[in-house]
Amino acid sequence: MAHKEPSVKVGLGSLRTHVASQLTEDLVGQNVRVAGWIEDIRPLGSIAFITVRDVSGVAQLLLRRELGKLYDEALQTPRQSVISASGVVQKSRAKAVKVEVEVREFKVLSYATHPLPIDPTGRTPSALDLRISSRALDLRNPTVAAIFKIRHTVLQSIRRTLINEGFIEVNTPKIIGQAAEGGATLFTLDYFGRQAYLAQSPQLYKEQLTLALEKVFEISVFFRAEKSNTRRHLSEFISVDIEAAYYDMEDVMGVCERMVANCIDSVLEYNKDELNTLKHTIEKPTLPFPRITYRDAVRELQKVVFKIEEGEDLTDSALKALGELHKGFYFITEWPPQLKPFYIDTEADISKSFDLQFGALELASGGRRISNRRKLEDRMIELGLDPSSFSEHLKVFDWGMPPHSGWGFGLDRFMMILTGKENIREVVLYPRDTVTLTP
Ligand code: AMO
Repeated sequence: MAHKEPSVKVGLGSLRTHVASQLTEDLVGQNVRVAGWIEDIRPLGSIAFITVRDVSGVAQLLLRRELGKLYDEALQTPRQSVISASGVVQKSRAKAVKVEVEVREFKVLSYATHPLPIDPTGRTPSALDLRISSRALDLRNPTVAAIFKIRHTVLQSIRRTLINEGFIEVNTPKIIGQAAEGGATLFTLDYFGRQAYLAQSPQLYKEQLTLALEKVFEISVFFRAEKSNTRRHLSEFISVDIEAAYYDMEDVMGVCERMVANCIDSVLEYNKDELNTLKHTIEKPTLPFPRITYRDAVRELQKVVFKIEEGEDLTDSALKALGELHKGFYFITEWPPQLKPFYIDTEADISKSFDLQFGALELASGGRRISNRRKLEDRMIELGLDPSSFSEHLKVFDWGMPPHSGWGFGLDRFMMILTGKENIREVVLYPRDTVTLTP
């Protein structure tokens, strides 16, 4: 589950036999070869210590002056250069490591050219923009790598939960001819002389797929031309989407909360070191998550003298105030239909939809869909949309469309919670926003 080297590869590969985390006391007396980047060099007269880091942790090298030229060369190697060293494992007197490698052979595989744009040890902090512009180097900082190791666990846990729940993983197009989520946040592109768009979500496709595959999920990048420069919006983000035939709103909410809880269990089990590195704690949530209706949310806000009328959308400041009242995960249900997209079903003038919140942060939204073509067309017209421009989608509803429900879940936002980061850019390797297009 967590990122791990498969096994000790003694004798294999000429550049390393062990990664740093594999250097344990049972190797004392054995010859090993390690490789990684130099984090620190501490000359102490007749001996020197070099700290070599790799993705798994740190190895301490002990070098003796008797090594002669090799000793001098090793000490002059610029920090962050990549080296390979072999020697014998021995017990260490240092507190931070149990064993060290007494070096016999040392070679530089690649020199780092100084000055480097950032200090990846984090001792000299850099602004986020500068760190992202040097992301590959930034990832040598264990507190940054920790985020992406947790992300790796989360992706695996999501897949495992959804597969166990009987969902089939699918891939839908990202270059599309028809918008699903409203035109304001669409990126357009020239597609061999025709106008095309970058997909904002897999909404229409995932609904169509329930016709035969019944329960599908997709974990993929989607695009939104979000003009708002906030700490939780990106132009390119990862969405986890599900759609399930014969499921109602409550059924898919259950899948959502089990997925969230399983992810947290996995991170707590496999990423203890990373959470420690990040100095972040996460709590196991209790299931089911609280559910509050939109109407109750409005009333709660009015009680704390927040100016809002029923029927109005929950703005950023409304959600902030609501987040003060509800700290953990909770669902907001029963939204007024006018606040939800055309594909959401309604019953007695209330939409069968929900948002999953963590405090003030919206993590997911979904609901039961309209599965009847006439009803869907009427709803489109009500919202000022032209059904004829959705003909490709609507025709599917004449082929026997099962009732279905689903949701879309923002993976990057979830990662903010799991790692305690307030800016979404921290948890995405190469974020894309209104200003950032490189690296
Ligand atoms: P929605 O538009 O609410 O719903 O998106 C679903 C979730 O995706 C995340 N998200 C974003 N994350 C980062 N940057 C963005 N610009 C961004 N936009 C959205 C949020 C959000 O809750 N088709 C529906 C889902 C469904 O009904 O199945 C949809 O796209 O966490």
